[in-house]
Amino acid sequence: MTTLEAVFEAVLEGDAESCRLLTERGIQEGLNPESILGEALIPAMREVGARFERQEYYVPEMLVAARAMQAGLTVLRPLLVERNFKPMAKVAIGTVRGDLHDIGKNLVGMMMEGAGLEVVDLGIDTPPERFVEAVRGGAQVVGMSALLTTTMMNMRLVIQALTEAGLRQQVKVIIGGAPLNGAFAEEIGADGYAPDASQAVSLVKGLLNLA
Ligand code: B1M
Repeated sequence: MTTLEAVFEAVLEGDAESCRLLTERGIQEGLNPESILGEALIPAMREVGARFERQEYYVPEMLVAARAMQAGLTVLRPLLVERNFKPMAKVAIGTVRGDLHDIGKNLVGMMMEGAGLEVVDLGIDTPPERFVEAVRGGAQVVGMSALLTTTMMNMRLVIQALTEAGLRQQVKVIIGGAPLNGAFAEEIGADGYAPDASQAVSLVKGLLNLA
C-alpha cells in the first residue's frame, strides 16, 4: 500500500493518530502537501459521505473520520500556509447558523492565509449578527460555508442582516459548500460562489481587484 492509500484508509477507519503519522511520513517521503490533501484526505471524506448515503456508515463513523482528517490537516497546515507580512485584505469566514461542518471552511481559511489574506474565523453555527460584527470590525469580504440543504437557506439571512445594517455595499459576499452553486449565489444576492478552496482564493482576489 502506498502512503497516499494508507492515509486514505486511516481516514476511513477514523484512526486519527495513524492519519497524522502517515501524513508526516508522506511529507518525509517527498510528497507535496497538495497531493496528500487532494489525492488522499479529500477523496477519503468523499468516500465517507458515499458510505453514509449507502447506510454503511453512521454519524459516529463520520465524526471519527472527520477527526482523522483534521489530524492530517494539522500536519499540512504550516506547509500550506505561508503568511505574508502585510495581509492584502481581511476576510471573515464562518459556517452558517445550524451547520456544524467545518472541514471545508477550515481549508478555505488555510488557503486564503496562504495567499496573503488575513482570515477571521467565525467558527461554526454562526448567527447573522456575528458576520455583521465582523464587517464592522473591518472585514472587506464575508465568506459563508454550508454543507446542508437546510442550512444553506440561512445564507440569505446573513445578506439581509448586512443590508439592514447598511453594510452590504461595502463588503463582498462569497459562498461555498457541497450543495451550493453559482445560480444559488445569484439567487440570494451573493457576489460569487467557489466550488473549492483554491477557487475561493481566486474569487476573492478577483472581486477585490488584487494581483
Ligand atoms: Co454531515 N452531512 N451531517 N457530518 N457530512 C454531509 C454534508 C452529507 C452530504 C452526508 C450524506 O448524506 N452523503 C449530509 C447532507 C445532506 C444534505 O443536506 N442534503 C450530511 C448530514 C445529513 C449530516 C447530519 C444531518 C447527520 C445526522 O445527524 N443525521 C449532521 C448535521 C449536523 C449539523 O451540521 N447540524 C451531520 C454531521 C456531521 C459530522 C459532525 C458527523 C461531520 C462533520 C465534522 C466536521 O466538519 N468537523 C460530518 C461529515 C464529516 C460529513 C461529510 C461526510 C464530509 C464533509 C466534509 O468535511 N467534506 C459529508 C459528505 C460529503 O460532503 N461528501 C456530510 C470534506 C471537505 C473538504 O469538503 O466541506 O465540501 P467540503 O468543502 C469543500 C467545498 O465544498 C468548498 O471548498 C472545500 C474544499 O475544497 N467549500 C467552500 C466549502 N466551504 C466553502 C466556502 C467558500 C468557498 C468554498 O467560500 C466562503
